[in-house]
Amino acid sequence: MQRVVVADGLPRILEILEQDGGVIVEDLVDIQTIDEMRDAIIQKAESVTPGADSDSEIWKFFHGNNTVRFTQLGKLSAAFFDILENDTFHAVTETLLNPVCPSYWLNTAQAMLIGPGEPAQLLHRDCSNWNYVVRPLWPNAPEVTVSIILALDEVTEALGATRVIPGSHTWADYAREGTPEESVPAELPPGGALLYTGKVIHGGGKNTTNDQWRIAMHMSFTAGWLTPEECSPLEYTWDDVRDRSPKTQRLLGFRSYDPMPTHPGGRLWLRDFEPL
Ligand SMILES: O=C(O)CCC(=O)C(=O)O
Ligand SMILES: [Fe+2]
Repeated sequence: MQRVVVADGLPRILEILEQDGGVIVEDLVDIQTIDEMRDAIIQKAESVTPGADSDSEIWKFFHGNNTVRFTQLGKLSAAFFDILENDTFHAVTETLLNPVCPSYWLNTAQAMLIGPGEPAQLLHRDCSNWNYVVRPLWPNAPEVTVSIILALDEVTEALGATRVIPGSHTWADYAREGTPEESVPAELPPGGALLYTGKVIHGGGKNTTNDQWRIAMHMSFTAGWLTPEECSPLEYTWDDVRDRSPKTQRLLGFRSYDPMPTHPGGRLWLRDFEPL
């Protein structure tokens, strides 16, 4: 994977994303914010059982039996709200999603802690959540989601760094799944992130250690007219976000979606016909 620092600038990040579908930004989030988020996530993780609480074999397989995942990160630490508004991630997301929507919202933000011995996750594209849009239009489908995997501690290949198949976002055949041999690990320093489009094939790596966890989180945005993975407005209360910025309120579902901001009036996500 190609690597940049924030100071390399948006055009360079976008250029690599266009080529590879993913890019490593080594200093996406400052270390103090990372330390706060990591401590809060590790504390919470102690009370979370690894694996998916689900009857679905597919979902359990995708989640991993020795992987700890949980959402509602803003309930754990105010550091989450800094990460949620990260300037570089938003600059990229605005560029990629604005052709299909005037505003986007949080898809999900979740802890993804891969435990010792966990096999590699199934390779996949995050945009497959919205296959009804993507598949018929592939390979010219619009972007519908943009994600980061953010390292809260050092992430090495041995710990299960995310595997990516660079260039798979432009493959002609949507059904081509890719192989582990085609993938490369996105190793990250703390505060570094793999920033990737929903179209690129990737998956959590195998944790080959005996006793160490991969401490990372995922965060992604999706078009304002799509249903996200995480039901943020049911997880957070108005009291949780009342004093937050309008941007954070919108990202978490506490603002209406206007599909036609240049001709205001076409508002969605209303209460009693009034915008939130
Ligand atoms: O844990 C990882 O590195 C990737 C996880 C992922 O891609 C997903 O669950 O969609
Ligand atoms: Fe994914």
